[in-house]
Parts: sequence; C-alpha cells; structure tokens
Amino acid sequence: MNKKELALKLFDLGVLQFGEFTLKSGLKSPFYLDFRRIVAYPDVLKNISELLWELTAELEFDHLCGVPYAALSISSTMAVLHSKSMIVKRKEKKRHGTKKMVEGIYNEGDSCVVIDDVISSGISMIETLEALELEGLKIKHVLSIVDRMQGGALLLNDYGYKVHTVYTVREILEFMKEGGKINQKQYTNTLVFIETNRINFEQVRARREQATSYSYKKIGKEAEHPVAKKLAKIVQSKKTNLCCSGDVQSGAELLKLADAVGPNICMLKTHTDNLSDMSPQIIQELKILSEKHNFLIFEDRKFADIGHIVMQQFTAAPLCIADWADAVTVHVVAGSSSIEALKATGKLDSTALIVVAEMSTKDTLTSKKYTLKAIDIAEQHSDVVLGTVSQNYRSENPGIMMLTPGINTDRKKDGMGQTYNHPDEAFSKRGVDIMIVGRGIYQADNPALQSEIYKKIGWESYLKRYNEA
Ligand code: S5P
Repeated sequence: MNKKELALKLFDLGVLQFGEFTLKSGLKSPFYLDFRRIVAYPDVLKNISELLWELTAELEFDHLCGVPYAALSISSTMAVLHSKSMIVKRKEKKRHGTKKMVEGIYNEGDSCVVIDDVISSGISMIETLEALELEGLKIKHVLSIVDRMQGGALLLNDYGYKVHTVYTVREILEFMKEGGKINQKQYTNTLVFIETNRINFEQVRARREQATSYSYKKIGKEAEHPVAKKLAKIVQSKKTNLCCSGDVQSGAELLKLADAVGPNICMLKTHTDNLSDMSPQIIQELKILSEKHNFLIFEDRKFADIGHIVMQQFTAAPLCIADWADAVTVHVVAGSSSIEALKATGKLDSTALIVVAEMSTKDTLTSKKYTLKAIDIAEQHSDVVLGTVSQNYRSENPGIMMLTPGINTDRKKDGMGQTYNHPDEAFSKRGVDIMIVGRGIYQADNPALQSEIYKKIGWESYLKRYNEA
C-alpha cells in the first residue's frame, strides 16, 4: 500500500478517528490517533514499519529505540525485518534486578534512532531523548508516523534533533477528504483546529530553559567534582532528591535503616560520631549497602576549626572519614582556610565538600550576609565543593547544589530550635536540589514506606518547577 492507501486503511481500522475527543491536556480535538491498535493487524504494522524504515535510508546508526507503548511493536518489526539491534527505554524503572532504564545491549557512544507514533508538543519526546542520552547514547534522528503539526517537530529541531515523519496531520486530512472518509464540515473544523492549535515553541523553549536552569541534567554537566556528577546521575536515574539523615545511635540501627530506605534515596547522611559502637566493620557494611541501592554516603561532620585541626579531624582514626565518605560538611566560619586544609590532605579526589552556608535553626547566626559570603567561598572552590547547605539562598552556579535540611511534612518545629519546611515549599519555591529528612523518616513506624512517600513528594515538587515556570 502507498501512503494514501495506508492512511485510508488506518481510518477503516479506527486508528485515525474524527469526531470530538478530549485529549490528556484537556484540549478538545476533532481528531484522535490511536496507533496502539495496529498490533492487531500484522500487515498494517509491517507496512507502517517499512515506511518508517525508508526514512532511515540515508542514516547510519547502531540501534532502534521505540517509545512505549505504541512504537514498541513498530520498532520491533523494523528491527526484525532489517536485522537491526533494538533497545527499549522503560516507562518506569524496574524496582528489582538490574535496575536499568534502558534494556538491550549497547555501549556508551552508540548512536540510536528513536521512534514514536505521534509527535505532538515534542516535550515528552525531549524528556525521553534526555533519558537515553544520560545512558551515553547519541541521538540525532527521531522518527514518527504522524506530526500533529503542533510545533513539536520545530521544538525538537530547535534542540538539535532531526525529525522524520511519514505523514503530517495535514496530509492525512487531505487523504481523508479525497477518499471520502470525512465530510466538508469535519475537514474544515479539523483544518481550523490544526492551524490554531500550534504551540509557540519559542515560548516553550524559553520556559523550559528557565525551569531547567538548575535541572539535575544541568547540574551533572556543570558540576566539577566527580562525586557531584555521580550524585546528579543517581538523582536522575532513581528519580529521587531525598537524602535521609540516619541520626540513629548504633551501627545496627544505621544499617537496618540504610537497607530499608536505600531504594528511595540518593544520599544517606550520617553522624558517625554519634554511633555508640562505630567501627570499620559498620562502614564496610554501609558501603556494601550504598552499592546495592546506589546511594552516596554523606558524613555530616561540619568541620569548623583551624586548618591544622580540620586536617586531623578529616583523616584521623578512629573515624578515618576521608577514607570512606563521598561527601562531608564544612563550615566556613573560620574562612576558606578550612576548605584549603581539607584540600591539603590530598584526599578530596573521592570526597566532595558541602559548605554549611545557612542553618535551619530559629535563631541562627547565619545572616543573609554570612550566607552569601559562604556561598561565595563555595564558588571559589567549585573544584571540590558539591553544594551548600542552605535554606533560602543558592549559588547561581548550577554545578553547586543546594541541599536543605529542616524538611518535614508534618511538623513546623521540634521544640529544640529546629524549624521545618514542607518539601513543596523547598523545591518549587526556594529552588532546592536535595532535601535532607531525618526524624520525618527514621522515627516513622515504617521508614521504608515513609522514605518512599518523601521521595515521591520531593520528586513531584521538583517537577512543579517545570510545570509552573
Ligand atoms: O542547618 C542545618 C544543617 C544540617 S546539616 N540543620 C540541620 O538540621 N542539619 C542536619 O539535618 C542535622 O544535623 C540533622 O542531622 C538533620 C535534620 O534532622 P531532622 O530530624 O530535624 O530532619
């Protein structure tokens, strides 16, 4: 079948529908495209797959990747018919097993052509492409059966992707009119709808850029220290910006907590000097858990003394923090010499610093002036600083994250000076990157469940930045 015959067939099979439909966005549309139906019709599936394959004639690439669900059957068909490797991007990450976002066999740097059934606004496609790029795949070309002509193809072009489509919706409309499938009124209504429902891609791009100026992707790119890059990667792949503060009193409690909350956190914060039975064995087991669940270990030691002492505190037994912590906190109340001393230990290749710039207590002495100065110092040492602990202010350098404690969904204070904010306030209003939750999780009846709830609230609140931008 040629393109026109196929379009008419798609109409007969209910893949192309004309009438009145309410889209996910709430928008009323005079047409609806449902390519999930084509799995029932092998001939049509094959025909569409071949038309899409023709679009790749000039392209060189290693893998095909179909966006679930509609394009999965199509990319599989193309892969089988033309002996091409296929990879699959999960809609939701697996909770067990290999924990991969992308299934299949591929290497970093491999090129991939991505296929979706319909390009609408293009935003969900961009998010898919970014997730694949995070895995090291290189994407230049995107295929789809239909361009809804809403501006998505332009947006994708603007982001540097080349879009190839079999049909534009306008073309389909003409085929339907010529083939007598729709009447004059439907034709006119649909045409008017297409012409008047284009997104302003300049506006979308500007909004997205503003919203993503401190996105985890950008953080990962701009951060200088390898631990910071790793953290940004963990946050994106696990979809969690939650750091659990494990302020318990024994090694057994800490390990039990780490195993329970591990799947839901990007970092575990410790105060190991508070553990009554601290030993190298505990650290060894904690390290195993951090690998099992893919989180970083952040020792909240808050170094604050003169350089000479700070160096000893960082490296000396029995804690030997420099040997195992992925990140440590440091005050700059003594000036930048604390950071310089920690650098001088030569141990900051595998440990990053977090500068305490502003505290969460109700009568903290960290005034705005102090906080901004502390952020300044953090910026001057961006090669070793992963972020700042702060409540209201952040570095404008996206490579320096803002980590915020004093987060609780149920309390405003603890009666001992601590003050709390809701995650929503932190992420969508204050621009926080990582929230630190202690008692809100480890004092709960079920810390595993509680951490999952915080994880979801934190992630949704972060996404609100995009939606409300
Ligand atoms: O200003 C601060 C800085 C820090 S690191 N306020 C804080 O509360 N913290 C730490 O965050 C504090 O040491 C504790 O480990 C955690 C907050 O615990 P929560 O039980 O109040 O959530």
